[in-house]
Amino acid sequence: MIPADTIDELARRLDTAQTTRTDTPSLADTHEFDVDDAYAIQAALVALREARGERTAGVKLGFTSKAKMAQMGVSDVIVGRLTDAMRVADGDDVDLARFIHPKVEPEVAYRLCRDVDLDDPATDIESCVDAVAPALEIIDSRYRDFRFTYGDVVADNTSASAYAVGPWRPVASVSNRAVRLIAGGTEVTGSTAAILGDPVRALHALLDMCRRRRVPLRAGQVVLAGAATAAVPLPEGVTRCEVAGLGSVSVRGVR
Ligand code: OOG
Ligand code: MG
Repeated sequence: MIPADTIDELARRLDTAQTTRTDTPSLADTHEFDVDDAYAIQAALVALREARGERTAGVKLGFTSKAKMAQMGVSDVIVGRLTDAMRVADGDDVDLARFIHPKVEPEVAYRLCRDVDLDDPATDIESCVDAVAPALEIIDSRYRDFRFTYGDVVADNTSASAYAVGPWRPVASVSNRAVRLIAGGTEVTGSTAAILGDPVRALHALLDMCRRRRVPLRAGQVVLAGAATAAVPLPEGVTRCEVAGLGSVSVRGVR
């Protein structure tokens, strides 16, 4: 474990990178730290945002698809936290000046309808979810050129930056649904099967991660299950994610 003041210093460095929209070199260039340290930095980073009045709005999984693992050169699922300041309403403008080098990815979101007891081994995570929706996640690594180690990206709250959720529907299976991301002139297609074989598995992976990392899961929170395709740069103009049979969600990049 690295000392508490180093955890604090690295959290501040990432926080400043975000608030000033200035990228920072990989923490691993100058510091040796393990995954537990990385989650401690993440918790300290989110605490800085909460000290400014932001409130936890949900959680996200990362690297639940092979496309994302290959794109970023990592091979294990990660968990991050979403705050209310990251939320963009469906169809709303999003100011590109908020970010360093934003990318967007098509996702599936679940809504928690009850608090999840992380300490009860019998917890049934699927029964804690009441709705599902198409979602867009905007990721904006605080690291130069999106180059990071596994520990770096965990510390940087898994590149979490903004997200939009489409209309909620009562929860049902969303396995094997076609996914389409239209981001300006770029179109990417995929399937919800890319998300751990079936997005519902992301809920089980989430429970496991939140138990290990002591990330609370509360009624009303949004869960992002992870990208179904590789991420693409967030362009000016409309970006839309369509999930077959589930609907669509969009944001509009503006300058
Ligand atoms: C990390 C975030 C990964 C996902 O859906 O896989 C992620 C990154 O690629 O910068 O959000
Ligand atoms: Mg994502």
